[in-house]
Amino acid sequence: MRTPLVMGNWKLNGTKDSVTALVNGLIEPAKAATGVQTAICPPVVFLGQVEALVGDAPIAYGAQDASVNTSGAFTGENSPVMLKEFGCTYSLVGHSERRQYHNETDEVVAAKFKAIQENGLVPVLCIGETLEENEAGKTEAVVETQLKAVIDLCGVEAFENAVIAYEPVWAIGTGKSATSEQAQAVHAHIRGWLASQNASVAEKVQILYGGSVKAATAKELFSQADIDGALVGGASLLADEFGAIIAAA
Ligand code: G2H
Repeated sequence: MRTPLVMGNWKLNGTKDSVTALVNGLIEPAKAATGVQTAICPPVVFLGQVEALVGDAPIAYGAQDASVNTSGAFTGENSPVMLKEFGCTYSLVGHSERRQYHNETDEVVAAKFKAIQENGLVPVLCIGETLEENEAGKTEAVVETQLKAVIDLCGVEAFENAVIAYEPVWAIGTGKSATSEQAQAVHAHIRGWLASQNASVAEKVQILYGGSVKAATAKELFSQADIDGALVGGASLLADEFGAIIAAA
């Protein structure tokens, strides 16, 4: 069966002091949760600090985005090669905030996915529909299109070494989480759609749910057959709350 993965996305939050307190506060919950993978995605400026704090504790970490380029004249970018050197296992790619505020198209997201994977990191592909798309009954078509852009460039086999995070945009940071039944229905659709192309890849790929996940809702979400963990934003900034989500997985 698939190992649950609970990943924190810190977004643009943290100070040197809060990073130290948060990572130190996660070491015990991560150690206690055997059979659960714990990961955090801090802002890249804190990666060196996180690397030192994590040491040999069972906490993987990653970036929230990566450049499609590995080096050169690309001001402000972070190379996947550099992320790897700092001990990253993962990089998020295609988070809706990147799609919305940085105009990342499905094609850009696919190219970044490829660069992340080719340089030895595991891409965590974020997909999900807006409120308008949801209300128009387009959820399934939207997630298929977002997945297809990556499959067209990298092949479905690329998901043998990648993670999918389904994050309905209307549930992100709004406090309005999808119900576990709503989330499960979309996760099952994603897995089924992938299975129509490669059954073994579909069976193995971890599909995380993201969007206002809290300790209070985590257990119910994790009890669903196709929900393999969570990508957690706001609640991942609190060690006790995130620790309780890890414990629920
Ligand atoms: C969705 C999620 C983490 P939050 O963006 O990626 O954030 O849990 O704050 O909705």
